[in-house]
Amino acid sequence: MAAITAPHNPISATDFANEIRTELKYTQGVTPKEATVDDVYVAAATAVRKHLVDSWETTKQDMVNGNTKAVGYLSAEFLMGRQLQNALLNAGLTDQFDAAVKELGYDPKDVIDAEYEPGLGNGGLGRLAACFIDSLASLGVPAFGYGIQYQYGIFKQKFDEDGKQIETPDYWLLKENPWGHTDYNRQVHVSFGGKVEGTKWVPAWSVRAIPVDYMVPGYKSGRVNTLRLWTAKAEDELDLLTFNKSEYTKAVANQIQAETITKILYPEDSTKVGKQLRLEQQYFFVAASIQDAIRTFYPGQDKPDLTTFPQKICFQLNDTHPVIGIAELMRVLLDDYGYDWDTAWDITSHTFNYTCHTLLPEALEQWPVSLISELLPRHMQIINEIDRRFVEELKGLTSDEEKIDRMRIISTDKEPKVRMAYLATAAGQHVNGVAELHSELLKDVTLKDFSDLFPQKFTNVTNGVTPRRFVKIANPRMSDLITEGLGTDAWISDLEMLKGLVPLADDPEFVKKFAEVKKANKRDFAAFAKRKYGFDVDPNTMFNSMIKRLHEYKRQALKILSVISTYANIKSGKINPDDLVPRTVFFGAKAAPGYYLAKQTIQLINNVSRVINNDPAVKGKLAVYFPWNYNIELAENLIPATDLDEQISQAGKEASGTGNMKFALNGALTVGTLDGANVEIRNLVGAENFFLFGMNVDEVTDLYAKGYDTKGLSHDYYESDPDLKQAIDLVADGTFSDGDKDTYKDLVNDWLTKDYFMTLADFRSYMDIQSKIEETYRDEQKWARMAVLNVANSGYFSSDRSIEDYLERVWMTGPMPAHRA
Ligand code: 475
Repeated sequence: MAAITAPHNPISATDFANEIRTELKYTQGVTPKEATVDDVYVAAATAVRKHLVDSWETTKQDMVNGNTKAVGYLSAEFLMGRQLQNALLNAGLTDQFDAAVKELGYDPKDVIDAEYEPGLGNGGLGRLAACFIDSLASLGVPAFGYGIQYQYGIFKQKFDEDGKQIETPDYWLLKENPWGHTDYNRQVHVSFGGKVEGTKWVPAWSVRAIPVDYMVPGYKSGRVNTLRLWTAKAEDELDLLTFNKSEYTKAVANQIQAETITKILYPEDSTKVGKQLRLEQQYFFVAASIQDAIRTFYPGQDKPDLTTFPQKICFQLNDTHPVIGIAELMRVLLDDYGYDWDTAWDITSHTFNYTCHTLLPEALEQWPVSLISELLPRHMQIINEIDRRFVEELKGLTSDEEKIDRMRIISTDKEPKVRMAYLATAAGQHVNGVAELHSELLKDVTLKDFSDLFPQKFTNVTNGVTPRRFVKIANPRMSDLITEGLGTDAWISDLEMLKGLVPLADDPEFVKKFAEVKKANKRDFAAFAKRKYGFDVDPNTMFNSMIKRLHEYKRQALKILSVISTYANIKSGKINPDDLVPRTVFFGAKAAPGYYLAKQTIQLINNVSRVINNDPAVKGKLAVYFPWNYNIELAENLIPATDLDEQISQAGKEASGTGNMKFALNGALTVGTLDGANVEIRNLVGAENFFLFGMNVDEVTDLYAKGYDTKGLSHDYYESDPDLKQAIDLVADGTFSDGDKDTYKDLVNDWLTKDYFMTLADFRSYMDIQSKIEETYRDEQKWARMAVLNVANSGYFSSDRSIEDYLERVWMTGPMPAHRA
């Protein structure tokens, strides 16, 4: 394990203030008097970056000169969140920053707030990549994150007067980005299209791939890794001949075509897209990254011995998006370096590993052969050969021809497609799911044929989250209390130490302090919600949150139907409002722009919120808020303030979840199904400290077998449960649409005729557990004790542990020896 360097930076606050002044003057050209808060933010960012440069340099050198295999984490998304606080923490400059900025006349909060959050990811998969590179650096593992510098990130979400989602572009680079260094001197070229003559690829066009480098500082590791995001530029920005003919638009056509590749992040999450531009993006960034890795590890060598490549670096494929990299590395080895097929295959198959993040069959990418042939004809030729040889190999392993056919990398239907997950599984050393249940289902269902024949490839690595961002920074009060309780802050890089809090769950003093922290966090959140959204949140109510992408399988519909039911029962007098635990329900969710039912659900939630929050009959008892544009900042503020977290997906659909881990680590209790990592959370925190409800995977499977979605069985649940019926009827009769009965008709119709994700079937069980939750919450001491035990037993969900599992089970590498100055 790498030695740990001093956590605290020896420079004084005054010196740091002077460094900020220097940046204001020499980098930005403003006097401290002229400077705005945006200037101070940029200056502070630039100053802190300089404190990381030496470690960055030595990390790079040690990586190239040493012999610890590096990890290349290939991901189409890195959802990083704001950088300043994290950089300060890891540079040991947090206190100096606070004092320095005050000295300059600013509130540190405002300076931190001046940073614009980059949205270069959709959700869980992209945020996981960000947590992983944080942990890789903190563990001292040599690693690169490789991805795309999109000019537009995930859309900004607003709601119109009807409560509908409106998407607006997220042009995040409109503000200065002091973290990314565009390195024009390290550009590479990526080619597309054209034809093959024999096996020689003659591309039709190419673009320049320019790296934008971000430092990834480790926490107390003395290491700083690199996140390298590629941006596309034309080979020739301007065609002067055309320009001189006054055809200005045509003259920049090249530029526009090239830059389109990295223009925008696809806002799809767990649904298929299949657009040519998406494949261009995927190929663009993996082709650039492979060239970059070769150049990095064989500097200045014309004819490197690439048979050692798998000892230098292994590539982790974050879902199927970078899988075309397998064909690309084969092409590079065969065509650019002249290796024979077997040698090239040996290198390639020892370089890649694949992580699957889904169980929804529609989310497993399949590219039409026709499309790949057009965009990457040589790669298609190579994939054909991989497929042919794979079939030969399979014939040696089984005589089941149907199975072989099912396993083909290229499907044999009328419009053949390349199944990217199969290509990755066939070519990679390891395939992993992201939680125990998910990995089991991958083996037993999604990739069953493969696990039958190649069982040794399959493994599990349960996801994790970084305790730096999501505990230490997001929840300073609780962090201080933990440090006080444990007598050390070493838990921040060794999260299993939280176990030391278990005995404190029986110390009434500690539990009381813990409850006070939660209350203070709730007051903070109420102030934040007022400032940012104008909401009047009552911090003396239970905070109940559901924040995640809007997707039918996650079942925001179940939550909102339960809220409607409670509301209706208060109105009808069936429930005495004084018997209710006063509750504030928070939703945060973006829907893919083309996902119709998800968008209807958003509209419904907004209108339920409008009706309930304006009804004096439930005032002080029930409120619903839907802050728009859910992002990491909102998560960082809401999670520490939450009492009850909703993880209510249909069993067998949520691969893991990572929000669930963040909540448990911040002392929220979970109401959840036996899905994804919920299963492991419940096992670790104890069944008595987790609110379980709903069908399990086997029960779901049985209910499908009975024809739930095909025979309209949901209707029976509707008819037989008066609460459910009443709630759905209110949606249908216009209560939440100013009397209009059509607004939600497709949503209602789906519930009553199909309900693929079995919201109605789980409704009763969900309502019942909510009663139990209320009963528990009334006993403040008991609730707080359960919350302490959730924190104490969730250390396993550190992404440091996930990375250690990857090192041992997948990458077969480890930290670099500590640097000696
Ligand atoms: C799972 N994103 C969570 C998380 O493992 C899991 C898909 C296609 C295109 C772009 N983005 C996606 C995902 O599939 C995704 O975020 N999956 C999520 O990965 C990390 O915790 O259960 O749904």
